[in-house]
Amino acid sequence: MWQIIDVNYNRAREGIRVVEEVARFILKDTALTQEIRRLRHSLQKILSSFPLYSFRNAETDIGKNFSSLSYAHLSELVKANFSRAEESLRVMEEFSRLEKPTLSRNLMDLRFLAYQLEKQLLSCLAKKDKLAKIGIYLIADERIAGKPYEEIVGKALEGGIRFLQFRDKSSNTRELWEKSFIVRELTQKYSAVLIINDRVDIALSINADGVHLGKEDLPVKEARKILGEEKIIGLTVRSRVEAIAGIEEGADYVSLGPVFPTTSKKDLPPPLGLGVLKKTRKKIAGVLVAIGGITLPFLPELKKAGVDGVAVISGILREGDIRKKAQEWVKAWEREEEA
Ligand code: TZP
Ligand code: MG
Repeated sequence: MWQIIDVNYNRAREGIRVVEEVARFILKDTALTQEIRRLRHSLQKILSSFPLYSFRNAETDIGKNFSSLSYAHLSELVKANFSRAEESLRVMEEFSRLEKPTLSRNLMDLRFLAYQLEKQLLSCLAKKDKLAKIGIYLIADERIAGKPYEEIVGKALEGGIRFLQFRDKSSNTRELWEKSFIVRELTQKYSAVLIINDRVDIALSINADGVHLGKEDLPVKEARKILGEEKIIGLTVRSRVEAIAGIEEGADYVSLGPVFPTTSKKDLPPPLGLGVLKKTRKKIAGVLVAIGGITLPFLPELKKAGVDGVAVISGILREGDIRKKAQEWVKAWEREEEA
């Protein structure tokens, strides 16, 4: 029995180490890294009083030469390593129950902790993948576009937009919910990320990927309580200081602007220019989006300023053929990314 426990202890520890490194170096998530480390240390602690190494015989272990799989995506690697840890915990739990029931119960608790951490880590990875699509971030507002929302959204998606905010300041709640539901269906067909402007309730109800908040909406912390960690929360900010505070509060991205003059939104402060973006980039590790009066020729400079994405309304929606414009913007951004 102790040889089985020794082999499975090593396997569990290795699996946990791998996922811990993903949380630490890829997600850079301090809280999650600490939770995973706590799992590893607890396992070490509950087995520390047993002299497992004296039962070890790696040379004659027939499992030594079993081949390893390779993974197409990081999430598969995470799943495989959590499974390795969870299965090993289960094996140790079953065998130790024969002689050491308390040890067995402790191992079971750790297995359930591993299931919970797996879910958290996978949803953080999924969110990171979604945020990586930000590039050209279209704000679909039918009033500003002067065209119906289905047409705007449909054409934008055909043109290659993969990160889209649905903004509608005039519909009542029921209308907004119905429209958002249709936008969700359209965006899903293209695996595009959908963010709902202002409304946490609508975002949750239609299973959007997240919400975009401003000063008049729910505070980020309150929205996070409702939405949980897996949804994206974006925040409008008007300065470097606000951007830093927004990320600290838990926003996944901040939209900083207006960078240039715009007529799409009333009562805006004076344009910030590119300098603030550069300074903010140096101060925040989170996702930084430029917004306000952005036109196609500014993309190279914005990219140089270090932004992760640009949020646009008029540049795509008020320039004629939406599909063609969207395509132009997406291609131009891709060129900048390759440069
Ligand atoms: N917030 C700051 S500027 C702005 C919003 C919603 C409008 C951006 O629209 P446009 O037409 O791209 O300037
Ligand atoms: Mg708002």
